Amino acid sequence: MSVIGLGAMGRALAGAFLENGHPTTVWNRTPGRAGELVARGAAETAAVAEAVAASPVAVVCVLDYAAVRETLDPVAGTLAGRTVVNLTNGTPGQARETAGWAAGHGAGYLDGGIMAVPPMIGQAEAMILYSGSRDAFGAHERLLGALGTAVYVDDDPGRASLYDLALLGAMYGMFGGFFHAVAMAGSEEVPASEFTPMVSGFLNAMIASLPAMAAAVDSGDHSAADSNLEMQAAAYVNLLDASRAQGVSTELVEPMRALLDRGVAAGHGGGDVSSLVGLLRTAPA
Ligand code: FVH
Repeated sequence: MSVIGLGAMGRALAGAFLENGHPTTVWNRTPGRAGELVARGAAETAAVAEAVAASPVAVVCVLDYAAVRETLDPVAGTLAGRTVVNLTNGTPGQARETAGWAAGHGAGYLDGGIMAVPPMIGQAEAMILYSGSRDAFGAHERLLGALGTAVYVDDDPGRASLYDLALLGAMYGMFGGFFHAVAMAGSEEVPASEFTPMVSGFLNAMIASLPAMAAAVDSGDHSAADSNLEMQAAAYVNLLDASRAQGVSTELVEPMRALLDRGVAAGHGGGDVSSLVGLLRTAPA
């Protein structure tokens, strides 16, 4: 196993391979980041070509896809018969393009989305999504299991990245809502740590409504609404007015008002807010 890129995530990945007894070779653009891994038994190479040559599988985890190609292009001629597992964050288009590039050089290719932070790597809670060559995943599933729970999603190499970015969107939406909530409470000197259990409890209760919303999105039937869209659009104005009155910026919450208003204008006011998903697939007028 070779790990290319020893940032916070690459070091965690290499550490998990070592922890599971896999002989591990590592390389990083800037030398000097492998010390602890070498102390645990990793072999460090000075050239990326040596790292690629050391193992049938190269896990690449660098900043972005430009860095992936900058690193691998010079050694493309040595990739034939090997498998590249690219865990760098990127777009579905970048994943598909890189898969085509790898195939052009005779290499197997898996693109991955790491749904975890470095301290979680190696634990079951660390979900890692893979898409691309089904054969490559089958051949290396056990090895990849050292990093966390390996989930193969599709043979389209872009699918893992699509899911990764969609899930990150959900995460940032939650973070944004949380930041706004603690800023509101903080405007009256309520400490964030005192208010946060209330936020967590409420969000957990609201998460229970997601499966029903998903069913409405899939069926296109948004008529079942205990809390209809028009009512929510009217109440949302209070959130914005109160934020301004408390001296809290509305930059995180303003976009939802525009979407709620678009939903009402489109005639969806009597139904469930899940109808807004359909509006996101159409450009605002
Ligand atoms: N850390 C996290 O929480 C997230 C979890 C989900 C997945 N992401 C993605 O993982 C990729 C790597 O992230 P990272 O946390 O390891 O990032 P850094 O600690 O900043 O290390 C960056 C590494 O990338 C190398 N690098 C940068 N540019 C180049 C280049 N042009 N050529 C070769 N390598 C390059 C950098 O090398 P150096 O600066 O030490 O020489 C580091 O090894 C990333 O896609 C996340 O979105 C992490």
